[in-house]
Amino acid sequence: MDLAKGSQAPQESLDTDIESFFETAPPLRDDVDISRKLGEFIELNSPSTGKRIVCVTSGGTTVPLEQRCVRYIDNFSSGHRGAASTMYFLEAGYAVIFLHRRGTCLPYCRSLPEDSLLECFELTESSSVQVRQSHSEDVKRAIGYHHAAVEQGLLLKLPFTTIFEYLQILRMVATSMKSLGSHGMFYLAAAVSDFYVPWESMVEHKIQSASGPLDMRLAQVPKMLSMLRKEWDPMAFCISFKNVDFPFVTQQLETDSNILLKKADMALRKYKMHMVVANELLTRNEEVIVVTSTGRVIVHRDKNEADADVEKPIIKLVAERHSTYIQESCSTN
Ligand code: 9Z3
Repeated sequence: MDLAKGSQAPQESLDTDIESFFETAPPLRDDVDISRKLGEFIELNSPSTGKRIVCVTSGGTTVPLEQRCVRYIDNFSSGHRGAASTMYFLEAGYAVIFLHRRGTCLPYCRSLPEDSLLECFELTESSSVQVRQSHSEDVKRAIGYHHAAVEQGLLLKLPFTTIFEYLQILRMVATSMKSLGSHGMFYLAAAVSDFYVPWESMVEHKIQSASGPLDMRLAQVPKMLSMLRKEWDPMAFCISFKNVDFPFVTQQLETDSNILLKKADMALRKYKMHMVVANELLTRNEEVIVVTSTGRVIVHRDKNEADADVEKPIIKLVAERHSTYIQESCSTN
């Protein structure tokens, strides 16, 4: 910590860290294009049309170690949670800004094979391309739903790779959504790096291995959740995710010794989230615990249904709580 910062109050110090993060981050190449797309999308789905907009973040952010990046640190996330949640939000009548890591799961592609282009299509005798019979229903469904959502202006996909891109785009989305008031929502499922190498202290070229072992000091990524709530979009309904890599047992739910829940409660209070979804890496597709200021709810996937996932009941709960929040905000204004 430098001396100037040492004499600052914690909030001032956080604001300085955030400012310096954005000032020194490599600027987005396509910010004009993103800003135009956001403006059009938000106008098309403004509250006067009866719609609500949710920004779903999905996938992990990378931390480059060199400016001309050869190596990077990654945060694990397949993007399944964000992609599946996007489908259920669309089904529930939301317009969705899908801020996702390039190359991770996309909405409606769940039942397609990983290398879908090569697996799902084949060449005919006349060398044109056709869908293989074995995949035709899945492909039709994916293309049908996806094209409909995009063409009706209900789905805007914005990709990111690095922590620099992610936070800059998130800020653009949030400040653009400010005009929506309580009708806007942030569903922050992306796995966001906690540590990074500030751009100005990053070497330009590939770190040489000939110089022996590598010592590296990582700076802490300033917590942007409080900025989102305080400045970027104070009225939006916000859900963040808390991820741990140790098992939690739901029987222990009521004991305050449960570390995951302590962390979730802390996130709820410290960052003024409306809901925090606590999940454990191994069981994240089976059950989660949703923590709100009024209590905790365990949400399971329906085990009687073969293809059921946990995102369906999560989105049902989130959409209900968002409705209540909108009503309460309207009656107090
Ligand atoms: C999550 O906990 C997500 O639920 C998962 C979803 C990443 C586990 P998959 O993409 O997995 O379906 O494979 N996201 C973590 C969000 C996160 O990094 N939260 C920050 C934190 O915990 C606060 S925003 O500090």
